[in-house]
Amino acid sequence: MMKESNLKIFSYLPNPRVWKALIAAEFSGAEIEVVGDKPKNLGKWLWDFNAEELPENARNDDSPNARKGRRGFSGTLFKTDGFLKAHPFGTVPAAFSPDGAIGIFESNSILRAAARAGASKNSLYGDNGFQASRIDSFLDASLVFAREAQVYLLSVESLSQENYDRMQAAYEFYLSGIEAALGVGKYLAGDELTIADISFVCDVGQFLRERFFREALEKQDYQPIGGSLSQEFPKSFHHMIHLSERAEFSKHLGNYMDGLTVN
Ligand SMILES: N[C@@H](CCC(=O)N[C@@H](CS)C(=O)NCC(=O)O)C(=O)O
Repeated sequence: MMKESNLKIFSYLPNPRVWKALIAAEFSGAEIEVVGDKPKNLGKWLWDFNAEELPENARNDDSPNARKGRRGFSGTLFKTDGFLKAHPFGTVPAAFSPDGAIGIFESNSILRAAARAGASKNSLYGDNGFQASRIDSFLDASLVFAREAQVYLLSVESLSQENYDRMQAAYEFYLSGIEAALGVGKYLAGDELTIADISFVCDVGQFLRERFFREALEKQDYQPIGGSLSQEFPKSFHHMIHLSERAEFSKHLGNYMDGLTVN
């Protein structure tokens, strides 16, 4: 018999933002049901708690569920009113409580939910309110970085100087903080692994996909920003590599980090 899930996630797949929750679930014991499809296919899906691929004749701009993609998706998406009630920003990954009554959006919040759910005793989200708040501080810093990285990667083939400079500044700011934190504790928020470390690995890992656009960057007279990560921020680099090799991480990351060490 399938175990009852603690959380349901709808998204394009694979998605490092979904891996955050799946990695946390490896430690917390949460059961997570993931539903979705390749990024290019998500326009064929009905975005809903009961998400499903729509038949071709149901995919037209006159559908009451037809909405214009707003961030990362161009063209029409099919989002139900129920989906938008649960997910007012209309983004994926989109998580739901098992009965679909509560929508949880923002991958760091879905990550928190995965850490809280599940039967295993763990310190993923700290052992008291102050520790949890410190972990939140890292998650907030990570989101600010990840948002900048999202804008950068979405326009990596035709970057403005402002866009590039903003990314460079966000990278320098975030990684300097991470490097400083790792000079104090074994993990970001202290001596235990927490969801701050999970978010860090997934967000920086996603940003470092810029290496696949080296040619496009060089054509525009730019260099990959994270190309010297291992020299500039050695503690951060080693922390990321070390964690991504742990079984709970590598099970989901697969070969996503391949090529990082050759930069
Ligand atoms: N900061 C958010 C980012 C989520 C996001 O921006 N998702 C985009 C795809 S990358 C989306 O769902 N866009 C929907 C649309 O274009 O309407 C998170 O971490 O979950």
